[in-house]
Amino acid sequence: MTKSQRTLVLLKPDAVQRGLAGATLQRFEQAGLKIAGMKLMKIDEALARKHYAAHVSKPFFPGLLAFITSSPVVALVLEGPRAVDLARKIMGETDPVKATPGSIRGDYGLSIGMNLVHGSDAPETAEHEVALFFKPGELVDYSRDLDKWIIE
Ligand code: DAT
Ligand code: MG
Repeated sequence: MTKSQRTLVLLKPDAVQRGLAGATLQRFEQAGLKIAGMKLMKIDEALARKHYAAHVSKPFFPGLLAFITSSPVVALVLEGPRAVDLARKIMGETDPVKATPGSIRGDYGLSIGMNLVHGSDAPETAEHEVALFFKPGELVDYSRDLDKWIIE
């Protein structure tokens, strides 16, 4: 079986507020990604600053911080071969107007700042982000009977 990766996905405040947590999570599940961690949580400012540290100097940073801390998110660790790239593909491009139909952002989004989901952008980033949001004991290691029909 191909080596698995883990990636951090957030269903952002707009997804939870709009009642789209289920519909968005379903897309990752349907693609074959396995849930290794999941919790509803409010992101505080300290965590938001760490998570979005790469964007601290961007003009949209204050708005991004206010938005991501405004209401609960569903934090997920999703697992599977090439999970990082696959999750990004399912999400679509950052700007919902550029995201293709069939992607989460392409189907449900309108504003760049409220684009419903976050996904780690590289395996190294994923490792860092998973550790920011989850303690090792919160991640669950298990196998699925169906994996033999999903993972080569
Ligand atoms: P992504 O979430 O696709 O990895 P990113 O890392 O470049 O995109 O930016 C992080 C988030 O910041 C993004 O999901 C939404 C917000 N953002 C990015 N560019 C923006 C902009 N030009 N105006 C407002 N918000 C922006
Ligand atoms: Mg990013």
